[in-house]
Amino acid sequence: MFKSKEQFKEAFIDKMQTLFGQSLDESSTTDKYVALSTLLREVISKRWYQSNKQYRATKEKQVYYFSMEFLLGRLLGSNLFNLGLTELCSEGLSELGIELDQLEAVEHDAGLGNGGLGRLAACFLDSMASLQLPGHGTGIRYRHGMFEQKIVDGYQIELPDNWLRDGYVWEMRKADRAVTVKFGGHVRLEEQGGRLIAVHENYEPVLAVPYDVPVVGANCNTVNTLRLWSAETNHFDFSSFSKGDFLKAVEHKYSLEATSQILYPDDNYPEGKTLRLKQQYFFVSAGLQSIVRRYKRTHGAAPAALARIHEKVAIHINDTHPALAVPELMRILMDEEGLGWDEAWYTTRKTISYTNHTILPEALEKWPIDLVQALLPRMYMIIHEINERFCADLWKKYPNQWERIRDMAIIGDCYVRMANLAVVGSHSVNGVAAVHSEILKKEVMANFHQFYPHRFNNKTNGVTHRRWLAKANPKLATLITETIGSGWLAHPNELASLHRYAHDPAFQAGIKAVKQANKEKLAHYIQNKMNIAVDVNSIFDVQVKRIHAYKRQTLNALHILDLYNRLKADPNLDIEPRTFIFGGKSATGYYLAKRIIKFINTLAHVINNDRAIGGKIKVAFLENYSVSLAELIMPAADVSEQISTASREASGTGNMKFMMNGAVTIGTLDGANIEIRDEVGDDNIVIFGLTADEVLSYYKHGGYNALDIYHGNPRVRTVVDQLMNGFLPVSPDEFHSIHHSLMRTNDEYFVLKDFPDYAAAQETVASLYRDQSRWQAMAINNIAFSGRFASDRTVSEYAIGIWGTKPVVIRES
Ligand code: NBG
Repeated sequence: MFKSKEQFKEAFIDKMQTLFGQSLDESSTTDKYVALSTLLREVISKRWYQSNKQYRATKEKQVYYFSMEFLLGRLLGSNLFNLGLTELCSEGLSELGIELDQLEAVEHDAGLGNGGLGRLAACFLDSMASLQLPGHGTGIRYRHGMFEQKIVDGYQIELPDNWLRDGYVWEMRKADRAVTVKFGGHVRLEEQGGRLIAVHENYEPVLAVPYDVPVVGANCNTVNTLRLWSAETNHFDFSSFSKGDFLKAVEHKYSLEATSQILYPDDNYPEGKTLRLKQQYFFVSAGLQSIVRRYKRTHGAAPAALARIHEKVAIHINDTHPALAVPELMRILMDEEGLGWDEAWYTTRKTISYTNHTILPEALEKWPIDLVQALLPRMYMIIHEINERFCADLWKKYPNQWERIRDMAIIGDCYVRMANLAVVGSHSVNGVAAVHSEILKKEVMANFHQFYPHRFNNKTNGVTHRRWLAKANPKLATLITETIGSGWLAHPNELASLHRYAHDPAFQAGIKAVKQANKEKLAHYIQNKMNIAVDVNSIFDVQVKRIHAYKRQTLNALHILDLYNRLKADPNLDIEPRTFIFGGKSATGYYLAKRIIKFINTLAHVINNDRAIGGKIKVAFLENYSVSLAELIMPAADVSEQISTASREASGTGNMKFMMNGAVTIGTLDGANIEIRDEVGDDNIVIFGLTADEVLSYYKHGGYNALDIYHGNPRVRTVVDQLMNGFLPVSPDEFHSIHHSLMRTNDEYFVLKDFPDYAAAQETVASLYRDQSRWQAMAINNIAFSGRFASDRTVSEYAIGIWGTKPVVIRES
């Protein structure tokens, strides 16, 4: 580690020479970024080596977090922060005439995820390392991550994400640790020495090569590993090649390597594509093979040792995407390590735990039996056997209860149901916020909860306050530290003592000044990027998240249209000026979500260019919402829009990031909003709309009648009509699907039903904002009570309640 600025500067200049054979003056910004990151990686590598060495020596239990998505964002800034080097390096660089911010901006976001689920995995890695827990990630090294979104004429256009274009300094290819994953072929059961052995023939081998990314803990020496698997092949079709069919030879190679080429851009809407199932098995099989190999090296390779793998290994599956871990661990333990079914089943269940992240019926994964059978014949055999045994147990407990058994079976209606497989094959099932966990127990998984009452628990999500507060909002972090000391960095609950300053005029002024500076920065970005001038004294009202019917961007947009109508009717209407900011991507094939983007952009076009309203409201849809853009947006928000249909948003995590940065939530009683309300109290949040119980009861009784609201409320009727009556400068059918979703399919997400209450809540927001001292107190209380939503709290609950892992203090190397 660098003892001083001088030493750092010397090392940096030296690195520039040894890497690129050039001096600082000759180097580009990218070269400087690479030199700095490489220098850090060397510091990190020593700790990494030491961490692995101690993990082997202490034989402590290791956790592996299996996730199809890790939405890391940029790593230079967070690595510097966790190493405690931000100040030293930024000052050193500035003495050399270099801005650290500019170097950070060079890094491509690692966008290996869609939204909340993938970002949660990234926050958990940060917290595991910072809590000194031996916890690692297992995932896929997608060649192309989340697509880049462009907005052209108001429409979303997708461009491929080429994040590996300039190489990726943080990864380390480990070719010697590659393993083979087998697809297709046939499995025969053969008797050998009195035992049935599975023989897999004519399969297609895909080579899985790991790329390791170090995960640096804050204020400790821990460096854990995120292992991302890449599909490669060393099989080359020489027979085609030598016959002159070069194309065929190359095609074959590419088709095998396709497995890790792209991230499916579906959030809460998995597409049933064969390639996706292939990806799931690919990384699960590769991950488990490497974990078992490592376990055997440390704890012995005898079957008796493997029968106790759950004592030293915990495998967590992030949603059902890695649920094949259940049959795959069974396969390894039985076919490769010689355990019998019962032993293998006992230890598999004890090893695996599962988090459910959604109750949306369309998002619950299921795979057609024929597909599983053809692509993964051995997996299918094992799943089938698990199902037979499970159903036999059910029959014993519930004789003749066909309905119940049909609901709980793992295989049914020609599909393999991944959530059922995950529940049956694990020892713990958790939801991600209190209300979501209750809905799982009482509704979606009620039968399972009755059968396995002790398996279900709740772990409310959290986000890393290091990235989302300390790093994203350095001005706020400094102000907090000046006021209550720096203890909150290690113990975010200490933020609570800010509560005492909620009404302190000087502290309020400080908070306001920080927010103002952050708003100016964002306004500058909006001006430069989109040529929209926004008023930095207006309320920055922000909804950034994936575009989805249940998240109800439509409700927000219809309310903006209503506000615009009122301003048009009375240009002197005394409203609090507002800037409505949106951001978010739509899945490529999600027609309705794409129209919603166009609708927001059409509103922006109409409203921003209407001089008659005197600039009192503005609308900006920021393209390509990503982790890095979120880091700019969260600190600048006054109002956080968390307006999903109650019961549909499992938790939400954006809500927590806004709160930490002092935004006030306008939201429904859904997901973690409820717990945010419990923390800050009713006075510091604006709640509206149906409750989850009300929504669920409507669903049970066939919904409500949207026409009643339409006919009964003139403001609602006007905005709904404006979608189709030529008021907006688009072709007449442009928003037909939005209109249809509200009026024809009976407003599945209760947009119209909640509209009047939402509009009233927005009035409340405006009047609270007018009382600036009241508003600043609210902002301060939100920051003060955000400690509970730090992922350090969440992860330590997982460690104690689910994984049974302890910290290992890594010595200085
Ligand atoms: C999402 C939920 C969010 C939740 C994140 C992280 C999926 C399947 N689920 O509400 O919609 O915050 O998971 O738990 O992406």
